[in-house]
Amino acid sequence: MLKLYGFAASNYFNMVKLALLEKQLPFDMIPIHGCQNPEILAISARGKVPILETDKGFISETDVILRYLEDVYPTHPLVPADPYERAQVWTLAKEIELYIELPARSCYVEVIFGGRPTPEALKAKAGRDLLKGFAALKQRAQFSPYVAGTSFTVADLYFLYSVDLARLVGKQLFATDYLEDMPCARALLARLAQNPHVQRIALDKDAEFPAFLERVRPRDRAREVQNE
Ligand SMILES: N[C@@H](CCC(=O)N[C@@H](CS)C(=O)NCC(=O)O)C(=O)O
Repeated sequence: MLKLYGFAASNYFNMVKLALLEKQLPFDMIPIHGCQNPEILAISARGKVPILETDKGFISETDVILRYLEDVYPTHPLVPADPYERAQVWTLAKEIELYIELPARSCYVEVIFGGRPTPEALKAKAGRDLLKGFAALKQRAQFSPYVAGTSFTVADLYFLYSVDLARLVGKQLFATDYLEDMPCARALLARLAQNPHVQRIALDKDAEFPAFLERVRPRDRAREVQNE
């Protein structure tokens, strides 16, 4: 049986969890947090989650896990069969990860965890990068109704679990709704919110979030003290 390591408040964990649910693959969840503990580093070199345990060993990095799942379990595919179309889908997923999720992430301590204010230079860079990231999404995505066309794909996983957080960053730090002129993107978020698997993941996340905040807030304060 596949085992998925991570925690319910992690957006990357939830991308893989939704993929497993949509592909109707049975799996066990092993609750762990990303960190630098030796036992985590032994199965994920950078100490990040999610991690997938297979009968052959461990796989880390969300996109690599998703590619593995498609290779080994092609039923209920989340990428197109045609290599060119598949490349388009992965490009969308990658652009959302690199140019939306990652810049937004640099502001999560302030916006999501309620911690220290984002350093000004970092905030300014995140603001510039997010504008370009959403412009790229607007140019490339189809929203007909899914991000890459008529089928639900891995691009929707990245969209669903990145854009919500980036939007919070935009609203709170830059008084901007990045989806204001993208009604089809907003409609897709509303459509995905009706998916029972997405609803189950949201419930799990909401249940875990308070404990997760308790866990990260003291660490954030410790980092502040270190930097003082
Ligand atoms: N590039 C990684 C990112 C995963 C990631 O950032 N995971 C976070 C939780 S959402 C984590 O494990 N953070 C712990 C750390 O950075 O030490 C992936 O695609 O899986």
